[in-house]
Amino acid sequence: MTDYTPRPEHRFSFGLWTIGWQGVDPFGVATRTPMDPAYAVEKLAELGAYGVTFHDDDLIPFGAQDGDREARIASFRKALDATGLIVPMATTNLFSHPVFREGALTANDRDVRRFALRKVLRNLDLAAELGAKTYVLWGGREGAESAVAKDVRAALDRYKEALDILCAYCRDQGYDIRFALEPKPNEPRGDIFLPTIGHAIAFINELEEPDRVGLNPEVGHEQMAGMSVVHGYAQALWHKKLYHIDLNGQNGPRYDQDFRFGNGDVKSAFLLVDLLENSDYDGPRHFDFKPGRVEDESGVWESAKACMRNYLIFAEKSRAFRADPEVAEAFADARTDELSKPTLADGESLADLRAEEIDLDAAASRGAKVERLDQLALEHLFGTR
Ligand code: DIG
Ligand code: MN
Ligand code: MN
Repeated sequence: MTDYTPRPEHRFSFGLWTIGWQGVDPFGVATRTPMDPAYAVEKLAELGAYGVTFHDDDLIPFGAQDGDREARIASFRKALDATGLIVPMATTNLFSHPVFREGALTANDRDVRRFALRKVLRNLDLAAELGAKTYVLWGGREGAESAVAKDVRAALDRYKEALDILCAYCRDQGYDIRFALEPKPNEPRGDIFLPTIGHAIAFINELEEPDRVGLNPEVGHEQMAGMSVVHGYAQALWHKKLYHIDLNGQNGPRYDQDFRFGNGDVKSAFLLVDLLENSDYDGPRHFDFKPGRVEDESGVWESAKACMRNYLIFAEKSRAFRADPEVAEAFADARTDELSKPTLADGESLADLRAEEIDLDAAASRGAKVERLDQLALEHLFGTR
């Protein structure tokens, strides 16, 4: 029996807002009491995590006075120092306070946009102080319920302006920080800007410093949009834009379920770990999930443990899958390696290409032979191999 005990070298990290989620939803009040950030750090360290992430408001209540702010930061730092947990990522809450009701960085109201920028800059300074290397921007309120209420072209101008300002600030400050945009198609807004990985990549290419901006794709958000999260992550890797990840679970296009990782679409979760473990992504394995509202605190830690355990189980199954000689044979039969061979040979001219004839009947009759390959993947997932 393999040891699925999480250890710091596995680089598992959690947001304070995940284990600290009190269960408030649109139809009910909190079912759990607030969780002190220092306590959360201690518990995560006990479970074998290596990092903790936060929104400004998770650590310092919105509107806290400076003295209270400093005391809370000091308590958080003390817990980090005592446990060895690090802060790989930080982000800003630009979605809870009513001031952001109509948007933050893309609000029609310019005063709100200027306040949102100030709020990001302040937490960016704290993130740098705490050694974070990634700063996430999830535009939960950047969107609209009516296509007439917002000129998307102007909204993207403001989004670009904000990112360009933030990148320039990091440059001027000498912060070793990269930004990671987190796409989501909707919820809480009717439609959110930069709804998928593709939209975000296209937007990043328009920025002044595109290299400092990448992606923090969340499993469930791509699946809410009906996308393949494995394909989305693979494209982010292809663009060298997978700067951070939000792992969780989702059962297809519906409200954002934020299940613990491994719950929901199990096959995609397994194949996503197979992709990550066979890629050059060397960042945190970060979980952005919500422990079930129905749980008490014991359920919070059970689900946090399960996120990491599921990742380790999938990673072990991926290793077995990749080492299975029958799988190698099935990959060869499916000619997947041929896709890595350039379509045109070195030095071959288009005239050469156009002079060639295809045996259409032979090519058209060749089967793809992927059923056996996919079934072998499933059998490794099922544990029957
Ligand atoms: C929700 O999926 C968002 C917020 O929790 C946060 O801003 C971001 C960080 O991972 N994910
Ligand atoms: Mn989510
Ligand atoms: Mn997220």
